[in-house]
Amino acid sequence: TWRVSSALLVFCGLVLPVCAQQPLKTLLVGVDRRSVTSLDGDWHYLVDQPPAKGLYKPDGTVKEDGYGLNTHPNISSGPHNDEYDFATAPTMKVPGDWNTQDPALFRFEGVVWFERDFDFQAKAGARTFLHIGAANYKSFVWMNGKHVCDHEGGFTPFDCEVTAILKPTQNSVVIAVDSTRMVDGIPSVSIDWFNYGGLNRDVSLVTVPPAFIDDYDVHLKKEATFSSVNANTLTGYVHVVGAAAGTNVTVSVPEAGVRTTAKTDGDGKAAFEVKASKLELWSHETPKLYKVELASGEDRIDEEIGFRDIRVDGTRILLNGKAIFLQGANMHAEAPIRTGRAYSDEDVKNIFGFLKDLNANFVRLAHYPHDERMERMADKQGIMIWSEIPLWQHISFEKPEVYAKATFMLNEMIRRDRNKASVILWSVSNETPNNPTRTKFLTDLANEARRLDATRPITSALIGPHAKGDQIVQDDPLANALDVVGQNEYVGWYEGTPDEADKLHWTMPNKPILMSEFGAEAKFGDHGGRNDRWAEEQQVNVYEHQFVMINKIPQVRGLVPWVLMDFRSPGRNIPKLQDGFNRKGLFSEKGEKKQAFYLFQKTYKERLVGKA
Ligand code: GCB
Repeated sequence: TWRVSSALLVFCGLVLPVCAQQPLKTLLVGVDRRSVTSLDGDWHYLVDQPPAKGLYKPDGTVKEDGYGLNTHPNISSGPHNDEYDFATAPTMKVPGDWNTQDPALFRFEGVVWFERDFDFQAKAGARTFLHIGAANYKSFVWMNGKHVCDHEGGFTPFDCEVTAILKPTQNSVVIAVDSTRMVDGIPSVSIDWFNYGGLNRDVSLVTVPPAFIDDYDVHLKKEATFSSVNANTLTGYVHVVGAAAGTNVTVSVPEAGVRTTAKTDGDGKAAFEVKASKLELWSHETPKLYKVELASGEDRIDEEIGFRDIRVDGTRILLNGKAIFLQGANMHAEAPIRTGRAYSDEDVKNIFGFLKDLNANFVRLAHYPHDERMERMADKQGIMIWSEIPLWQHISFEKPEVYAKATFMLNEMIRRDRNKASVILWSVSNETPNNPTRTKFLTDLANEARRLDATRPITSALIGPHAKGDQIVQDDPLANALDVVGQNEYVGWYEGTPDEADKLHWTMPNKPILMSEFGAEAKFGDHGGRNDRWAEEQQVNVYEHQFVMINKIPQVRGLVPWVLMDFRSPGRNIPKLQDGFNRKGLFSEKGEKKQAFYLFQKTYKERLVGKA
């Protein structure tokens, strides 16, 4: 069973009746390393127009006798009390957002119901979970008429146990997905991206033995100082659900000659530490992955994990003891060419094609966890990742229940990806307002991240302050809670003219700084002078002056232009130029390269800006 942070539970249990009901949930790690029964494909769907009477009672609570029961009401005779029918409803693809699959739903934010039938031969004694890779934003799940679980949060996976409910034939799974933005959601109502609704990532049935591995962590032990000589210990844990205390767990890395056995404690957790001499460490230059076998009783997971050391030393970022400079780009989880949420091998291949073409070694996955395929590919290809929870600008920082949600999302993100060598930074937020309530909230959250994972630096993207004349002093106290400081700024686009950047002088915290967002809009194919808005030439001009400015900030350890590719954002309402897209991409949404792409390609190849 997944034990969320004990601090959170104490907090929820004692202080907040509202989250006291949060059950301890199973959340399976490494589902993509198991053989599963995919439920991807065609699902029937019905739109539940607000106020969504199939899902909610007038007081907003969930109706237990609504569409979720899928009672197959007799539509041709008898009294018409239940006027819905999944069997004759149209279908759409899962995974996939509804907005780009049904033109009538392009702008729809609300509840859509999904249903599919399936047969399933359960193995005797086994347990089965319905695994949903991500559904935006709230999900309510029924299996064969039984309400099995709910989930809040659009970008992280969840599991519902369905062992006792499945039948050999004619199972029906019904999922209501509500994409309505909420003031107390994370993110809140205002966002600069497209709120794609739906079952946006893979859905599957995962069958495990009665005692099964739900979580694990295998990493290079972090010594007080790194040296290639002491990089010879692997440590971590394997957590087994349903195992008696003292159950054996084995961890082996055959290629490194490692095999160790540990025993579970009363909570099912088996901590281990084992020598592994002559490990070849993972880096962006040599993305070495080892096969790692985790086994306990009848359960076994074959992983692929890279081992490396990432830390901060003064104002430098060290990867395996070597100072690095991050040459990156920001991106949303949007599919090149077809648009819509990214979810497939093909999408990820296209995105990595762009990153490699750019000579990037780093990507900020803005502003929420992306499909797990991204981390898998980054592990293989040697691209380092900034991973973030969707805590964007204004959220309800004053509300304890919002803090509880943020902690859940942080837990889910770290749990899913802690074994990915490519992930070098956890970010707790983006561009939040500087006030004491926010600072306390995010400082606590940053410390929670450290408690969950002591091996990675914690970051956040700060905004402001605005310049006083030519002097800019970044004195946001949130920086004190961070290991690496992200700085977003749009000199030359939202503020000032491009050339004004040259004169600016930044006083920054004495920590590694990543220029985590900067850029300007340009419409692919629009040409003009270097100061003409929307022209590709002006986008290049903005970046060239930015480079002059950034080169004068000694602590800068990375460039992360906003943004790799144009992305949908409905608030971008300038017809013909934006047409509902944020146009700050180096690529258009169709994958066309703007001039600024070539500027970065050369800058990164020749390492023209910044020092490690
Ligand atoms: C920002 C936000 C990002 C926006 C971007 C913009 O500061 O962090 O989400 O999309 O600016 O283009 O305005």
